[in-house]
Amino acid sequence: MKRLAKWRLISLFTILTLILSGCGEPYLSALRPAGEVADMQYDLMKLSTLIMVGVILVVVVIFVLVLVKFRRKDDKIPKQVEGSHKLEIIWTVIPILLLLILAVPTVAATFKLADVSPMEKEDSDALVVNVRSSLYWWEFEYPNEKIVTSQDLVVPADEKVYFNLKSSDVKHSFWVPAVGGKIDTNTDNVNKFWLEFDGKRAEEAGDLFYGKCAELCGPSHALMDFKVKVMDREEFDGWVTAMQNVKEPVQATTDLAQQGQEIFNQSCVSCHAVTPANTTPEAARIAPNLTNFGDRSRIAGILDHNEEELKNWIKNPETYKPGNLMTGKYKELNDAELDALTEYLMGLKVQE
Ligand code: HEC
Ligand SMILES: [Cu+2]
Repeated sequence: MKRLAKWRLISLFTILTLILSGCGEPYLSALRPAGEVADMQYDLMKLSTLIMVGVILVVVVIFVLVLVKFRRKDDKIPKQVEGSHKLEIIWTVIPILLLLILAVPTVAATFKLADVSPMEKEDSDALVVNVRSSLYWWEFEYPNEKIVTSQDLVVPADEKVYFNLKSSDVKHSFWVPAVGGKIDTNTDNVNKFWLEFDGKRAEEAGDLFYGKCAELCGPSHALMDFKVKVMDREEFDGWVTAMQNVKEPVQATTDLAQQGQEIFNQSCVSCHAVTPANTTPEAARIAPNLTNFGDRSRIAGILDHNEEELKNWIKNPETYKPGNLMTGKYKELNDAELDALTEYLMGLKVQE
């Protein structure tokens, strides 16, 4: 019996080790901070954990000491300390001090993290991204650059990026665990904050940070992922220019892709835009903008970016994201049509 309990415990810890080891990835872990905001948040985590562990240690030590020292040996009752002023003051003052040590840096950091004044200044040259969340996808609009993209947020490394965040349907929450957040996206107000993406850390993470929705929003909440592509400034400027240069939908080059484009124009274009300009009203942007779909790192935020998965997605999005708003909104497609669509969509690239 005892042996069984021991084995149970060991296997539990083994499984936990396996599971928890998944938490340390540089593209996903708040414990591997990759930027100024993440560093600040991580320092606060360390400080509060340290204080908590300290309190637990002191309490456990006193507890054990008292257990041993005042174990009942005879009928004598030890000296009673009820109402001791000295003790009461000690255990009131110490927690107050601890709370102060915790509160001062936390409040200071909170104000610093919420400081978006550079974005609000008139003719500021701060980089601004408007994030809009929808069931179950993300839109990223660059108002100063006048372009829109979705699913893959593109940012330059090592500089402050300012965010306006809101939602078009229900409450979601924008979180890039390795870089900072999270912050709610609401329907009735715009939240603002900034992040900085560490270039070196991004390289370790394969230039791709994982983003998540952190507010339960529906059956596919856990699949409402996005990615952050981190580039150096030059490459970022190149990307912006390449996007801006797409004035008309990218023309299909092969026959197959041309067929795909025709099908797309019949069945899909009512929801999906293939031009990047931010001139259409938000209410009309009811699906991910596909201008640079061929450059994406994932399909629908979660599937590997290849032809096979793209066909699977178009054939039956419901299997991958239950409750998504694309299912059933277009005619059924046969294999030839899927081939053509795939050829067309994969060719939607703005970068070589
Ligand atoms: C009713 C509007 C609607 C129609 C019509 C529609 N879609 Fe979608 N599509 C969406 C929405 C909404 C999403 C986001 C789904 C999600 O991730 O939850 C999406 C996602 C996608 C994605 C993934 C986008 C990305 O950036 O990874 C692809 C690819 C796609 N649709 C292709 C198509 C094709 C091809 C057609 C036509 C056969 C089509 N869609 C028709 C609404 C629509
Ligand atoms: Cu969600």
